[in-house]
Amino acid sequence: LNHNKYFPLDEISLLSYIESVPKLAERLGGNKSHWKLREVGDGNLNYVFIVIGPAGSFVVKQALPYVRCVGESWPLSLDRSYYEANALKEHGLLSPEHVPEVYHFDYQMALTVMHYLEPPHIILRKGLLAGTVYPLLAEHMSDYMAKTLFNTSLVAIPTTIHKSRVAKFSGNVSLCRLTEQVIFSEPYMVAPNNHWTSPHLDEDAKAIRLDDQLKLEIAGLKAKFCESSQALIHGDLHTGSIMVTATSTQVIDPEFAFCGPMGFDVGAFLGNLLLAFFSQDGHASENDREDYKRWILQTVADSWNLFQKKFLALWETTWKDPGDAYPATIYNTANVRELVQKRYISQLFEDTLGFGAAKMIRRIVGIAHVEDLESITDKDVRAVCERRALNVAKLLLKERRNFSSIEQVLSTIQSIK
Ligand code: ADP
Ligand code: SR1
Ligand code: MG
Ligand code: MG
Ligand code: MG
Repeated sequence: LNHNKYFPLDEISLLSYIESVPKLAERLGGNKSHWKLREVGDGNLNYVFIVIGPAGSFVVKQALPYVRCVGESWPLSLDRSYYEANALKEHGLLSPEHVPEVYHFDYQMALTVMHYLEPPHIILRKGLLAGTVYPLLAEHMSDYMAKTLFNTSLVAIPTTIHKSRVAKFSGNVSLCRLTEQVIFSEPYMVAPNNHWTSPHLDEDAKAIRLDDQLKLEIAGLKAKFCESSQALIHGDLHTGSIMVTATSTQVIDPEFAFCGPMGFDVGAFLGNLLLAFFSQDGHASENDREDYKRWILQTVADSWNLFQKKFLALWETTWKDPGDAYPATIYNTANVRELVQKRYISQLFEDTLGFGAAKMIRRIVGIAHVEDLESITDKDVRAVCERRALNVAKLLLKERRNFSSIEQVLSTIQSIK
């Protein structure tokens, strides 16, 4: 398979494309004169079209041969679409309630057609910016993360299945290398891509580049990101990759998926919730976000605590027929099982804090920032929010081994404020 026949679709050519795929045309009903479509992509990389017909609807996501938010000067493999479609399918089998269904995938066109998450679904980051409470968010995200991560790890599956999945996703090299560059390298060096609220954070950005302890820690995390194949991870699980309503939580955009460290996903989610937390003062009028800030922190705590509880509950059901990491004949007493579980969760917690912190730092001094902070128009106010987030992230990155509960992390955050 190749991309020789690839061309980027526009609102006209997409109609003809859909017409040429009977199952898609049937899903919409009527004919192309009845179909309404619009491009809604607001992410950094791809085109996304919403298509609505008299009988049904869907979303069409097409990769571009470059990084959309930068332009053609930064080429990026079209193959990412293949990994995204496959991750949606694999994670969708494990957590169908929280992953949109894939209706169609076209390798040559680097195009995926999936379920349209209709309004009132909105991107979680936008909901957090607006100060909306999502009472089921922690319950749903802990469910999604526990099921997808546990069930693609060697705790649950044999090395045969694991190695074939590692092989399948190991081709997602260009996306992994993008992450290596923009998360684990550029924020710690002088790089043309980097930017920050200037001049306010000039000294903060410089301090990062001069911090040997931080460099030591980020090197360890980069090595783990590159070397570990712990589970099939989403790879970009920030709050812009989650769509929500009061009752539904849906994870989209797994184009960075590969077999990597679980903490990279859990950390992305928690780290981005913390960015939302630190941005709240920039959106408050007369301290009216204090309750909301408490809700975000509670959601961080609940997400981690429920995740570890559900992960361990899944583990408990598989002792008789486990994956290859913990054979039943060796891990055959309550005592040894408790020992290995404790070790596993505590390592995962440490990784979560480290990766989460790295993801906070890159969003403040690296190439790609977040709307939570960018939309604070008063630069003095924004810089205060960003500096608080940076200082907490630096502390978590360096001291992550000294935290033994998420509550400890949250009290540290509150004491710094
Ligand atoms: P990118 O990889 O460029 O970040 P995303 O997959 O995040 O692209 O999609 C960009 C935007 O398109 C999302 O922020 C969301 O608003 C919209 N979108 C993507 N997938 C869906 C979907 N299945 N249903 C509804 N809207 C979607
Ligand atoms: C050029 S960096 C673009 C970023 O957007 C994606 O969603 C990933 O987070 C990536 O790091
Ligand atoms: Mg996205
Ligand atoms: Mg994406
Ligand atoms: Mg991130």
